[in-house]
Amino acid sequence: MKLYNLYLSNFATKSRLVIYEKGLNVEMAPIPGGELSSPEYAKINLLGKTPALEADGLLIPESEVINEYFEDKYPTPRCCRRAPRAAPGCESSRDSMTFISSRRCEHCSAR
Ligand SMILES: N[C@@H](CCC(=O)N[C@@H](CS)C(=O)NCC(=O)O)C(=O)O
Repeated sequence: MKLYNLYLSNFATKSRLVIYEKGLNVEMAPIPGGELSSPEYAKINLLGKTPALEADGLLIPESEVINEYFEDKYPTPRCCRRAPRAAPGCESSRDSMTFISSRRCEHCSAR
């Protein structure tokens, strides 16, 4: 599996948190072409945003969708927000994701 990401991206960080929490073997890949708007990266994520995950022959955009994919495929330890009351052990990861997703980064165009 490969995560196309920028280290300062808060959305990519949401997916990296889940990757580290679950101990997944995911290669951290730079953005092909060096820019989110590059033609090379458009072949991976037409939205031109980071992160994007390459796994099982799929190209998956959107941090939440990527995290759901991880949650479905690697359910332990649980890191999602689907049933927070049923997953008390996930509170620190969930809180981190909520905290991080409430912040902005220099790469975000939606301000
Ligand atoms: N909804 C997307 C948002 C991703 C996003 O906006 N990422 C920022 C970096 S933090 C980005 O790629 N911005 C570039 C742009 O909007 O052109 C997700 O959750 O993955």
